[in-house]
Amino acid sequence: MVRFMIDVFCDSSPNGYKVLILLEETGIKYRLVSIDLGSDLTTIPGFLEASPDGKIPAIVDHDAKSEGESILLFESGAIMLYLAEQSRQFLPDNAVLRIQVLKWLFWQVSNFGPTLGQLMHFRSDPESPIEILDYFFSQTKRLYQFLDRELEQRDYIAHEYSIADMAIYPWVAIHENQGLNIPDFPNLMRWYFDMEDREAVERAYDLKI
Ligand SMILES: N[C@@H](CCC(=O)N[C@@H](CS)C(=O)NCC(=O)O)C(=O)O
Repeated sequence: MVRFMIDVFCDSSPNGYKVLILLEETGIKYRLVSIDLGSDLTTIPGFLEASPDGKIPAIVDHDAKSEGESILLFESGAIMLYLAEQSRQFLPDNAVLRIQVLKWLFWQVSNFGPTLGQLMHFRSDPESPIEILDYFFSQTKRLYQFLDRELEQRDYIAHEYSIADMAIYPWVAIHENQGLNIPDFPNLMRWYFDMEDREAVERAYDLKI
């Protein structure tokens, strides 16, 4: 497989690690471009073309051309779907199984990630009103409890190991920043340690970003 070379614009945040885990799992060749989001983004060759709103992650696929142009993508969910489809890994062909993976991928990008992101944002500001902190903390706990219940029934979130697990893991990996205790969620904890032990996951987190 491994026909293509991808540029990945990334920093060491959960949305970036999702894509790095997938790249490490698939064996797709890639070049990591570390992004300091506080720097002058206009000086980073190719970044704002791939991600006009200046967010990471973003990719450029130099080999797959669309009307003669390289494929440029932002949004971690779209990137994961693209890479899974191109590599034909971690996303089942079977329509019934495939939609389960996509359901959890959409859940992660539209619900789990944004809720946890808001919680961490307000936790980092000492002036945040307690009502806002309580609201996002209770919503985060509810999402962890939901994952815990679901993972009581399956080894992985959508049966087979998939891009949905890879999308969820980097957010759970920073549970301490969310004020949560992983042993409070025993099924999630079992899944979390399984994920942590994967060689590709270790390689992604060992990258110098
Ligand atoms: N929905 C987007 C979120 C991307 C995102 O917010 N990335 C953060 C880092 S995790 C970022 O680039 N923040 C910089 C900014 O908002 O200016 C995705 O899933 O890719």
